[in-house]
Amino acid sequence: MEHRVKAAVISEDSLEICLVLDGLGEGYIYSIRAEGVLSMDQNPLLHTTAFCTMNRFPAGASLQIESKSDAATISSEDTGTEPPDREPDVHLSVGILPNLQFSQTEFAVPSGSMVALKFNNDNDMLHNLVVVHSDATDEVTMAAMQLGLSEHDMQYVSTLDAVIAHTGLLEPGVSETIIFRTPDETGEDAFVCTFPGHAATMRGIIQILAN
Ligand SMILES: [Cu+2]
Repeated sequence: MEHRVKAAVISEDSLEICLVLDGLGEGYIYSIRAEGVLSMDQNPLLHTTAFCTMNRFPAGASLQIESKSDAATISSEDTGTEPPDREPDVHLSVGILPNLQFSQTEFAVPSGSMVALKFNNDNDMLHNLVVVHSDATDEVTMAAMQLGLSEHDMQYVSTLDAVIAHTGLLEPGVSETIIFRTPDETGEDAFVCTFPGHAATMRGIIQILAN
């Protein structure tokens, strides 16, 4: 599969270049073809092909291009989790058991509370944790699967409104804490790993109790 470079930003000392492109997959080996690239003195490259392995996506903000015509306009965007407007009232944590299961499949938290949920990927595979409205678990999971590799940069998280909060796609041994507010009404939210093939067993319930 070919991925076109959407933007290239040269460092101030002209020794490094930051390439912006979509759709890379973790663990894949890529060849970079740079025919036609010239130095400032108009000399062609000595080698026009390079190879690299996409070992991991760095944590944190991803680059987003504002305009295709202006390659230098780059801004950062957060991972989609709303910033908390107050300190968490409830701290939860969950890890992973063998056989693709979360170590905890049910939480109970008061309505209208700010929850800090730490997801520790203590497993040897890639996983995420997506908090959703409970009746939308399957819909969000299907939507994530349909993203496919071309949308890998979305970490298998759909943009459906039913998504309340989510971690990134975490490498083995990595943990991430997400903060979200529970609804004011009692009821049920859910959490699920939307990495393709995991949702059948990697899911749980968050009971929203009267405050
Ligand atoms: Cu998973």
